[in-house]
Amino acid sequence: MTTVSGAANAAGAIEKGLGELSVSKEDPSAKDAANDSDDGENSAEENAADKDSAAKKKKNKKRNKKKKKKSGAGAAGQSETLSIPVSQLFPNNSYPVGEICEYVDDNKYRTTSEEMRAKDHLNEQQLIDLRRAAEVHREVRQNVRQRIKPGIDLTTVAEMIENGTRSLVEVNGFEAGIGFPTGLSINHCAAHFTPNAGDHVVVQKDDVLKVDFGVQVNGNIIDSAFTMSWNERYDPLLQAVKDATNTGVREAGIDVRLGDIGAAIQEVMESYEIELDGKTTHIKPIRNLCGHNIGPYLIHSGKSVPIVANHDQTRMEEGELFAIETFGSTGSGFVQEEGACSHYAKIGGEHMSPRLPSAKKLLQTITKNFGTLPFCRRYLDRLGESHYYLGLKSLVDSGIVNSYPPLCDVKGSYTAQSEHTFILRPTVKEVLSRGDDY
Ligand SMILES: [Co+2]
Repeated sequence: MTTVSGAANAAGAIEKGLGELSVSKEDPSAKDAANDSDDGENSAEENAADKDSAAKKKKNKKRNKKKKKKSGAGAAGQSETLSIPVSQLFPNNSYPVGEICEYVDDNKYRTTSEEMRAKDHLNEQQLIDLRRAAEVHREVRQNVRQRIKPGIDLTTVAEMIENGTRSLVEVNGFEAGIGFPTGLSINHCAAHFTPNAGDHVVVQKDDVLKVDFGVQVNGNIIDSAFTMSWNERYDPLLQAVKDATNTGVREAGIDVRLGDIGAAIQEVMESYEIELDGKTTHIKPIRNLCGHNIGPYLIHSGKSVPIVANHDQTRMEEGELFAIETFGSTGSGFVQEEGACSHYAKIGGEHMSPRLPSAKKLLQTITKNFGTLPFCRRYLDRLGESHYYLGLKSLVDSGIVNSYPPLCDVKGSYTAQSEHTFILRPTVKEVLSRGDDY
């Protein structure tokens, strides 16, 4: 999921051109979306390969004829129907380690510091949970990528991803499950579209589809996304977001300023151009969408990672979990809310009890099943809720639940997204969602 910066709705405030981005101080209230690319940097996987456990090496040997398996490459032992829990493929918590990046400059000492290693050990369980969630993400996306084609209905796609996630992570209440609704936004829509009941959206051969989904284990959320297209004319757009996201991930580190990461991302994104219908245009970052840090059961935990330069001096800190997601566009580089809403999330903390009985009942369902995790209307449907729209609207109007409508650039434009989740461990940065696909 993604985050909208500053004035999500006050379009005018931000419509000033790319030079004055300092206006957009990110707003923690939005959701996420992030995504992907098809091929990330191979060096990542190579680095990570060394760190693998003996158990995994053994497995890899069996699975991989050509080459040794790289870290994060996903288990070849998964079934076509996504039915084998990753805990069976990686017994005794031997999940693949993400891409390991050593810190630089003033933080170089961390890699070998005994003190930092001791701190690192204290978070071992969180790392195991995150790696398990990341492995589920890789295996699900590897599977669905082959099945998503022009002609398929988005509801089918969402259910493939969500059911696959549920079985691979062994869904179990708040202990393990879906991290947030599957984002399946097409063309000028950049984020936060997922079908509601009755929506029939069929993927077309000239579409650009963003696939953004999340997996959580004990509240540790992996948020990662990629973009698919079936027409090579969009390749520069897909490449731009992949490169921009990898740049952001590379620049990230303890003490790094958020605004500086935005600047690095913007420079890379704007270096790409695309020719569509005989017209060449520069690819623009969508300047009011951001990455975000992630807290326990919270997809957005307060910090936003811009994808354009700004003057935000806030720094990344030790121990933080971040999703960096970048969005490129052939349109205006600015999104606005458009169309029917599907995504919602309860706001954390205390709130007044709703007066409307239907709202009260719905809130109980939300609290019991999602807590502060984002959900969509389809998730309410499958819990047997019906005729909840007024109650839901009342919860949104009274500030108990946030709504996250689809975010779209101008009609006729195309947008792409790439997203990774990483953690700033005391000793190293670990890019958890890295795979051999992106
Ligand atoms: Co996100």
